[in-house]
Amino acid sequence: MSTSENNKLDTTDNQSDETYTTPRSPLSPEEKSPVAIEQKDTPPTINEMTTLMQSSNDLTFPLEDSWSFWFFKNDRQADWKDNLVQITTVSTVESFWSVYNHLQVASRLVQGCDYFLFKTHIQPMWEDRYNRSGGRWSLNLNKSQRVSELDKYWLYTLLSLIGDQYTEDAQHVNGCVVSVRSKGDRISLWTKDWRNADVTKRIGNRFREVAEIPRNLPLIFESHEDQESKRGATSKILFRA
Ligand code: MGP
Repeated sequence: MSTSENNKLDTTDNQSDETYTTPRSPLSPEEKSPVAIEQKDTPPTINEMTTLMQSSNDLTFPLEDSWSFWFFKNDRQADWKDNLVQITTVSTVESFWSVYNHLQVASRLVQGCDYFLFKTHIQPMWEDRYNRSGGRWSLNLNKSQRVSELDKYWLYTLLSLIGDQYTEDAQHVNGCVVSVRSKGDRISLWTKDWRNADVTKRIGNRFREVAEIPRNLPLIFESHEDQESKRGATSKILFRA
């Protein structure tokens, strides 16, 4: 069966298992544009190309929210905020993959650096009003997991956000961070209001599920308030998932 035939919607429900092909998610990196390009010997006319380009644009997959990628470069001489650079904003599945595919994978970042993906209207810092009462769910990985697992969990975390996997709690999820550190790497999911315990715990459980984090890897939750005031000490673990 050709790709264009696969992409057609079949409204009959009496297909046998052999003929039914599960449609691939538009979040899949392998998914190609569903626009069928007819093969012919003569080059397309300008009119045909214009029509094709317009229909290609119409067939992008818009995201529920628009998201901004940020990078934190490790320069100890500079103020923390000055090390934070906004890379770009994505609002379609295609633009997400085009940015993701151009970025260095997290496991190859210089130690001390971070990537952030946050809703575009939220700055990835404690000081932003959407983060002030918030906190973070963290997955801590040891150094031996950097090569084998960091990139996979980071990608799954990104997809859980852009793919709107937190359903009715999505409005409480602000963004995520991957921090590459000599003491061990960390992937965090930032939420809006840690005092809302039910929502916070539900997000933590969902995070484990959608990022496929096995039970033997602990997920811990800390508030940003505690992070800000800990001054070298360890902050309080408020919840576990
Ligand atoms: P970090 O990068 O979140 O954790 O914060 P790391 O490197 O694992 O270190 P640790 O302290 O958790 O062991 C490192 C430092 O960066 C903090 O102590 C702050 O000084 C600064 N910092 C981090 N964040 C997320 C912020 C922020 O949102 N705002 C400001 N002003 N400083 C921050």
